[in-house]
Amino acid sequence: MGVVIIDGSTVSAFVNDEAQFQKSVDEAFVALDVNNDGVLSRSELRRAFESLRLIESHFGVDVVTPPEELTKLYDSIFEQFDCDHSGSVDQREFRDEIKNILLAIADGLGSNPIQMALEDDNGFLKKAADLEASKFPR
Ligand SMILES: [Ca+2]
Repeated sequence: MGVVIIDGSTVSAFVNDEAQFQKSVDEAFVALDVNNDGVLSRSELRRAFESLRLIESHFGVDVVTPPEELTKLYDSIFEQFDCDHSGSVDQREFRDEIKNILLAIADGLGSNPIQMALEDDNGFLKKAADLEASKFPR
């Protein structure tokens, strides 16, 4: 498990680096599309949020949230992603909404750096930190 220090500019730089951002998000999409039908179902998206660890940072869920509330939360997240209400999330919807979420995180962080413990090396925030580290070697 790694620890990274990020602030809003780390996250927004990642989102604004279009090639890098799109590659990361598309890789995540393919990995999450377990049945390879080209779209994310409700359960696939839920697994995405459980594994990408965006929930904790953006939606303020803590570990003691009751399961029924979590399900409600994941349902509302799904609706947010599924812009055209088709019942599934396509690659473009996924990319757009991840971008919105990361920009909201960037806004929330502002210039106050936070230290994050990351258990999952594929998290977007870790990728944002890696990108910054590669540009500004310390
Ligand atoms: Ca699928």
